[in-house]
Amino acid sequence: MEEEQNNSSNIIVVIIIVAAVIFLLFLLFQNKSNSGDINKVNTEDTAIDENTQVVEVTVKGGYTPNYIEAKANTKTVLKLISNQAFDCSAAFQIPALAYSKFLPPNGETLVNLGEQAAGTEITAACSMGMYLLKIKFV
Ligand SMILES: [Cu+2]
Repeated sequence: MEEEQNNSSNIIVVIIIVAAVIFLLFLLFQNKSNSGDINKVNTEDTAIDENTQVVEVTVKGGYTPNYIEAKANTKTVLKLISNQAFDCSAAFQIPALAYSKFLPPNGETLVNLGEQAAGTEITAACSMGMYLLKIKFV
C-alpha cells in the first residue's frame, strides 16, 4: 500500500519536471522567434530628417527611461546622452543589431534602430546585462 503511494508521488514529480522543461523550452523558442523579427539595419546611418523619430535616453548608472514605446514603421534614431557615465552602463550593447560601443562619459551618441514593425521589441544592455533598456514599437 505504502509502495503504491510512493510510486504515484514519483509519477507526479516526473510529470511536474517534464512540464517545467517543456515550459522553459517554449519560453526560449518564443524569445528566439521574437528577436528574429527585428529588422536588421545599418546602426551607423543616423541621419535625422523631419520623418525621423528620435528617442532620448540618459546614460548614468543605467538607462533612463529604461522602457520606451516608439512609433512602428518609422525611422528611429536612439540618442544616448551620457551624463557622468563613469560606470558600466557606458559599455552599451544591442545584441539583436550586433551593436556594441563604449560610450563617452559625457556627450551624445546616435544609434540607428531603423524602421521596426509593431510589436517588435529591441533590448539593449550594458555588457554585463546588469542594466537593461527596452524599446517597444507600437
Ligand atoms: Cu553592467
